[in-house]
Amino acid sequence: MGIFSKFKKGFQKGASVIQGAFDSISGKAKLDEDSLLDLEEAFYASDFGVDTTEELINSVRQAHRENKELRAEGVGVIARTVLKEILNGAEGEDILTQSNEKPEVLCLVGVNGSGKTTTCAKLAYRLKNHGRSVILGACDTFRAAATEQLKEWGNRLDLEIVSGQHGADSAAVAYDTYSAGQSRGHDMVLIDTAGRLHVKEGLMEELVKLSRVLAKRNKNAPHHSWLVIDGSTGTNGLEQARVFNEKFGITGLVITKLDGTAKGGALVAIYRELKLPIFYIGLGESLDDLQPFNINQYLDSIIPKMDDSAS
Ligand SMILES: Nc1nc2c(ncn2[C@@H]2O[C@H](COP(=O)(O)OP(=O)(O)OP(=O)(O)O)[C@@H](O)[C@H]2O)c(=O)[nH]1
Ligand SMILES: [Mg+2]
Repeated sequence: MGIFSKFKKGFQKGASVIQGAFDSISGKAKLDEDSLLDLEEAFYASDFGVDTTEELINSVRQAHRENKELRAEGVGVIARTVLKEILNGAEGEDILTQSNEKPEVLCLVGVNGSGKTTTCAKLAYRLKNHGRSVILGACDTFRAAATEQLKEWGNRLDLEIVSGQHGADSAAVAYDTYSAGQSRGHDMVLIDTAGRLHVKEGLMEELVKLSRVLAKRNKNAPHHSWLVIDGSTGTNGLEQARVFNEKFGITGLVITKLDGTAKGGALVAIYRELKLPIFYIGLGESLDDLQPFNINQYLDSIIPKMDDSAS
């Protein structure tokens, strides 16, 4: 399946709510208050958030005041323009094009179950397919079976992996992974960390320590600290992101589980608030279901392209 089809398929559920509102506009002779309310509700339901929804609806109202002939196609154009402006700068550079140092270190952090380990495997797969050598650091020494989970991915992808005993110091595992990565000439060190609630001070401190220990090996490490957010929880990810960023210094986001959720708009709310680049989005459980975030593809998937002349 091509990248665009994946985007479109992934966002199907979110897009269908918005599509319904656009269809209702299309089905009427003119844009009326009911249609505008339906549209507003669809934007809220998709979790674009209050500010973005208001901006979208106000822009549509304004355009309608100036042009009473405004129909679904025009509304789509306005929605895209407004969202594109908000998302300006949201596209993170593909990790494949970043290679300033060897090894480069990428840490994946986030709350429990957000998709860190799976994202780690998907990124390793992507890097490997592009000829970059990867070593994995199983730094989730906290949850029983976490190391096994990463090892399974490592075996499947035929990758080297460094791990520690259950309960071992995760910073020490990170340190060892860096050392192994450096001595064996790997391009990239991917560090999987334990899920932690942003409100748990002690666990957040552990991350700070992990980062500090890596910096002892290389003052620029970790080069990337990405927060993995479960997109299906909508704007709940916002508060997590704020705290992780404050404590740990996040350089970018991965937003997972955008397939099968009607909350695809949360991505806009999250970027609007945090202005942290979104590097990848997760659109499924398979290895190739991680896609670089692309604003145009996202907009094409979530805002229907209507053709009023056809109706
Ligand atoms: N549908 C879908 N499922 C995903 C996606 N990313 C991860 N998952 C699933 O989410 C579940 C949790 O993923 P993990 O990668 O184990 O999450 P984690 O953040 O490592 O979890 P902890 O280590 O327990 O904090 C798994 O069943 C994954 O297959 C995605 O983009 N889409
Ligand atoms: Mg995990």
